[in-house]
Amino acid sequence: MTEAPLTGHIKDGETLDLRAYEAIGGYQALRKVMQEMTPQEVTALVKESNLRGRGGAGFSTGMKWSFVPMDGKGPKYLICNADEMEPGTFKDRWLLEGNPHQLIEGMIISAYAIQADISFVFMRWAYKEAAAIMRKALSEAYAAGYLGSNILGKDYHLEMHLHTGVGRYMCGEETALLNSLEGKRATPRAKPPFPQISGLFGRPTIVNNVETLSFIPHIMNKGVAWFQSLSRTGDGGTKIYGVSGRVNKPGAWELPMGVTVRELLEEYAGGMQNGYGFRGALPGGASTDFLTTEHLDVPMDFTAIAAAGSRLGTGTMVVLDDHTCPVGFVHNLEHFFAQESCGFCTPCREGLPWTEKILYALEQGHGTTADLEQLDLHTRWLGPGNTFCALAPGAMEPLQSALKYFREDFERHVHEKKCPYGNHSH
Ligand code: L3W
Repeated sequence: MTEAPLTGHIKDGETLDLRAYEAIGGYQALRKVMQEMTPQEVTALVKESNLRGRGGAGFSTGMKWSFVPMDGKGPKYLICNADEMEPGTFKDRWLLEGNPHQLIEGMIISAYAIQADISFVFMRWAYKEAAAIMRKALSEAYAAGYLGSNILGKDYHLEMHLHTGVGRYMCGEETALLNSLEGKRATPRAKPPFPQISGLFGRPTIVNNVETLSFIPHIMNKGVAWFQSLSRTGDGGTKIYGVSGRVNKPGAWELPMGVTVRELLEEYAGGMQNGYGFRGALPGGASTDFLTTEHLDVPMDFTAIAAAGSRLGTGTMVVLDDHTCPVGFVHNLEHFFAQESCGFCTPCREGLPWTEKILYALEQGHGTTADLEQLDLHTRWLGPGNTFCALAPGAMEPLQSALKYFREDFERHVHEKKCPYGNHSH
């Protein structure tokens, strides 16, 4: 049986309240940290564990924290990015609804490490149930003395607030999130300066994902060697993986970091549904490159998936089957990205709707060979370095890899003047 520290105690459809969380050792890590550890020691331990951000980018968590100035001057902030809106991604919701105190404890320890005064859970607008659960958990944590003044008798004070977003994908980009939290339009900011130096209201700020922060109490309790032993590869820990599409058992599972694409598909998701074949998958939400049958034995960790030409992203895989038109599939995604562009920078604002229109024309049988060239050009114009944030480059990942692996399907749309799958995307 695989060890599943983040989700092992969550029963389907139930929430661990404060008493249940304490009964399984909850808040012991906070007690230990407050009694025995300096903020610098907490950061050093997290850095040593090699915990990498679970929101999509995989940046070293301890390194990120180590950039925060520790000069004792003025307010600092810790923010949990719970704005889960990446298509196909439903992992953070499991943690938010199932074990909110694990996240709160992780946030208090993380806030202590950077000596933050105020923390926010920035939650996706549509996560109504998770928001109600989090509100209740926060009031329990305040009542128990885990939040507020003199936490567990220590001269440390922390406030924590729940902030629900406005239902825009853009708010998950960390600097757009900061603008939104300040009451401004959710457009991204230039980096550098990174938020660790100048974030919320111009003050040092850390933004971490739900899954990342939920790991912190476990690392404090059980240490670095334990964390690394959970993983099959150099990227430590477990990972919440997911599979959606025409598989027998779509779902999410907490597994050792580095399980292969094949294991996920066949053992956990129960294989493809009867009559459907596997053509490819986006390994980590919509803004990653396709993997195909040649990649089935690739371990799902940050390093190996990058070597296979994609990104681990959120680790929640979206499967393309052999009855679904790849052009229509990508059109659907580009429709989402075009709609969610904040419109702040020109390549993204203009390029994404143009991309979507071309894909729509192809699906309707009106596409030309010149359109395929335009799509190729867009993957470069909207690629890394040409836009203000990662939204448009992310949107180009499924498109560029579909053009590479499923080129014949695109060409058939042009030559046959219709969708060969009989699909009609809208
Ligand atoms: C200091 C440097 N800090 C990077 C920090 C940075 C941030 C973190 C990651 O996009 C991806 C995106 C989506 N000095 C630093 C530094 N940092 N360099 O590290 O930064 P970065 O720029 O690598 O990525 P990002 O812009 O934060 C995140 C992809 O995730 N994605 C989307 C996920 C969506 C969800 C959701 O809906 N919940 O998770 C999926 O793959 O496309 O590429 O903190 O400050 N030199």
